[in-house]
Amino acid sequence: MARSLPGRLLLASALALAAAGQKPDPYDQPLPVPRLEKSPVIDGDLTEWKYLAFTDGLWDILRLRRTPWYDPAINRLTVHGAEPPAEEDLQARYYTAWDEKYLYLGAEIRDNVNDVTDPQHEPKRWYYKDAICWFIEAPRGGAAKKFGEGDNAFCFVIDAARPPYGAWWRHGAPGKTYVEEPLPKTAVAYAIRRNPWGGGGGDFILEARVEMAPTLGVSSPKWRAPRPGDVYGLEIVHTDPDGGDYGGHFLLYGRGDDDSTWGSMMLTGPIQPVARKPN
Ligand SMILES: [Ca+2]
Ligand SMILES: [Ca+2]
Ligand SMILES: [Ca+2]
Repeated sequence: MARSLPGRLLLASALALAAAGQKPDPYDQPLPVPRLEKSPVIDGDLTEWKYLAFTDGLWDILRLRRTPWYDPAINRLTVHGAEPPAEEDLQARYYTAWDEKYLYLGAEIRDNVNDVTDPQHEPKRWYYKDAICWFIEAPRGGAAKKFGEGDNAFCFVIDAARPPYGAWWRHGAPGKTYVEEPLPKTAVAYAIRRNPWGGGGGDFILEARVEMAPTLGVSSPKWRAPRPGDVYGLEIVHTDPDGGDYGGHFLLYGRGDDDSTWGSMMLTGPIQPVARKPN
């Protein structure tokens, strides 16, 4: 069968990558992330852009178990005595898109418990709270690193009070690893809507945008203004302690802090929403 245009584009990009000395996609499944033509309003409602973003639908632990990056020690849910069935402990849809200035990050989540308390709280300890992080390497480099130059995590703690550590930036920079700091206020906008469907207090919608130049551009001098065909690394980390300590984790497209385990996302042009037919 002939390859579709996006398929040909991805193949061409994979060949270009190899030529540019970038790490190969560890799962051979590059993720096409579309450009938005109209800026979303960051208000906790994804309707205006979610069908124009990259998403691969609904994730639960049963689906995660079938992925190539699944590791039961890391991808896990916890029990505290009164859990719903495992597939209802955490159900998630993630959305990712971009334009000339921003990355757009969204999630629609059904979760049994909202837990943002941490007995050993430190601002950088998002992973002991309900939180979603997009791990982005830009541009995707050649060497395996753990939060070195070009590696970034944009993390959102699911606390509607939006504390100072609520939008966090873990990143590398030339000669530095694991820099931990809040996302610069001028570089981020985000909204959290709790219980958006009236089904439970753990459910939420997250809508965020992160300006690339003051984040990705600080992390790597090799970053340049985005254009279609650029390839970044991507992993999504969603932590779900639900009352315990370290707690549950969903990891998508990667196996942790080593950026050579992260999937590759390719910036593409805009897409059309899924068509629905009258008959
Ligand atoms: Ca919106
Ligand atoms: Ca949960
Ligand atoms: Ca939770």
